Amino acid sequence: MTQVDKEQVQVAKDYVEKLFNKVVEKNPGEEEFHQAVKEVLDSLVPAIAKNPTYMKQAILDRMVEPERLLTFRVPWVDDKGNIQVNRGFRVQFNSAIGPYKGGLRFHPSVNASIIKFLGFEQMFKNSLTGQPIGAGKGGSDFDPKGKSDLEIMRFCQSFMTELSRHIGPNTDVPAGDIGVGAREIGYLFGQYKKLRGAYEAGVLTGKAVGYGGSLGRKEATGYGTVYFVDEMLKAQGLSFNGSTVVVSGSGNVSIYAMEKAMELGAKVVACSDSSGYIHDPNGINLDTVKQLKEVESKRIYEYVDIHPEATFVDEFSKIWSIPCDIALPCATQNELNKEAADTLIANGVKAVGEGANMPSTYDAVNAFLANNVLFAPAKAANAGGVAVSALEMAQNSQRLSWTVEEVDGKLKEIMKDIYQASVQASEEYGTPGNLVAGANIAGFTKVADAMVAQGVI
Ligand code: NDP
Ligand code: 2IT
Repeated sequence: MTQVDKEQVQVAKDYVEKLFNKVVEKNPGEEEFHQAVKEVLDSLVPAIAKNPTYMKQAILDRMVEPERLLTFRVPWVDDKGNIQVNRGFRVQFNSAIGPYKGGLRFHPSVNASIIKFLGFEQMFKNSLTGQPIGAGKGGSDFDPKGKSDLEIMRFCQSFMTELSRHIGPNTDVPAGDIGVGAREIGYLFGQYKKLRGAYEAGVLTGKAVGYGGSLGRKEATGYGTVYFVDEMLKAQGLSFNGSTVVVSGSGNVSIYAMEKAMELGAKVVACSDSSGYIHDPNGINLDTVKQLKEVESKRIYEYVDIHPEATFVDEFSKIWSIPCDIALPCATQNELNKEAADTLIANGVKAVGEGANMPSTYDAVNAFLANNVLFAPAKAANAGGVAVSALEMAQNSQRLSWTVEEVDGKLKEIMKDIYQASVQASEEYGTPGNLVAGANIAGFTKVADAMVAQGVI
C-alpha cells in the first residue's frame, strides 16, 4: 500500500466511524439496526477509500436513512369478539435499482429496529441478486401462534387495508418472512385485490402457484443457501456428500435447506423451533418435520414421540453444541453467539451458511473468519428467496409461468453468480476469503452507482 493509499484508508475509516456514531445517536436503542449498519460500514472501508466520490456524494449517509418508514394501527376482532390492536410497519429503504422489495414478518418481537435492520440488509442482498429490485421490509408485532385461521385472516385483511395505500407492482412488493407464508400472502392478496378493484398479480410474491405464484419460490431460500454453500465448499475441494449438518429452525428456510442438503448426500442430525431442538443421530426424518410443521403447526418436540431414538433439549440456542461439519442457522437474528461459534469451531466445523437474516452476532462472525471457517454471510447465502420473488414478478408481468426446472436452473445460476461476485470483490478490495466484505462491497457498489447517477434525491 502506498502512503496515499494508507491516508485514504484512514480518511474512510474516520468517515465511517463518524457516520456510525451518528446512526447510533439518531436511532437510539435500535440495537439490531446498529449491528447491521456497523457490519456493513466496517467492511466498506476499502471501497470508500478507493472511490472517494461515494464520500463526496454522501452515499452512505443517504443509505443509512430509509426513504420512508411507515407505522400504522392494525385493529382486528378476535374469535371471542374482543378488539385487538397491533402495530404495523413498512420501511421503504431504497429504490435506486427497482421498486422496494422485501418480506413481511409477523412476530411479537417486531419493532422499528428489527424492521430497519432487515430493510437495510435487503438493500445489499437484493442488489447481489442482479435483479431490478430495491429494498423494503415490513411486518407487525402480531403473534400468529395459537390464532385461529379466521383470526389470521381478519388480521391480514386489516393489515392490508392500510398497507394497500403504500404498495403496488411498480412501487413496493412485499412477500413472506417469519410468520408469513402462502396462507397469509393469500389473505393479504385477496384484500388488496378487493380494495384496488383490479388483478395486480405482481403486488405480492410468495403467492400459491394456482393464482400467480412461481413454482420453486417456496423452496428457493433454503435451496439457494445450500447452492451457495456448495459453491463455497467445491472451491476448497469439499462437498455436502457424507457431511454431518446441523440446521436451526424448522420453518420455510430450514425445511428446504435440509431437503437440499440431504439430496446432496448430507446427514442432517438436528433442527429446532423456539421451544428447543431435536437431535436425531441417524438423520432427521424430513417427512415427519414437514407433517408437524407445514401441515399440523405443531411444536418440534412432538418429533421424539414418533422417533424415540431422537432426543429433545428445551433450549434452542444449544443446538450449536452438536458436532457437525456444516452449520446452517436458519431461524432468526442473533441465534448464534460467540460462545456457540467457539463451540462449533472447537468441534471442527468446516463451513457455516446463514439461511436466516443476521443469525450470527458480530463477534461470532469474526470468530469464524479468524479461524478460517468457510463463512457464507446472510446477504449472499439467503438471497435465493428474494431472487425467485423477482422471477415471480417477471412471470406476473409477462402473464405466463415457467417450469420448476427453469426457475430452479435460474436460481442455481444466480447463487453461483453471487458467490463469484463476492469472491471477486473480496479479492479486488484486499480481503481475500472474506465473503462478508466481498458480498457487502459487491452489493453496495451497484446501488451506490445508481444513486450517483440519479442525483441527490
Ligand atoms: P418461518 O416462520 O417459516 O420459520 C421460522 C423458524 O425459526 C421457526 O422454526 C421458528 O420457531 C424459529 N424462530 C423464529 N423466531 C425465533 C426466535 N426468536 N427464537 C427461536 N426460534 C425462532 O420463517 P422463515 O423460515 O421464512 O424465516 C427464517 C429466517 O430466514 C428469518 O431470519 C428470515 O428473515 C430469513 N429469510 C427468510 C426468507 C424467506 O423467503 N422466507 C428469505 C430470506 C431470509 P417457532 O415456530 O417456534 O417460532
Ligand atoms: O429476507 C428476505 O429476503 C425475505 N424474507 C424474502 C423477501 C422477498 O421479497 O421475497
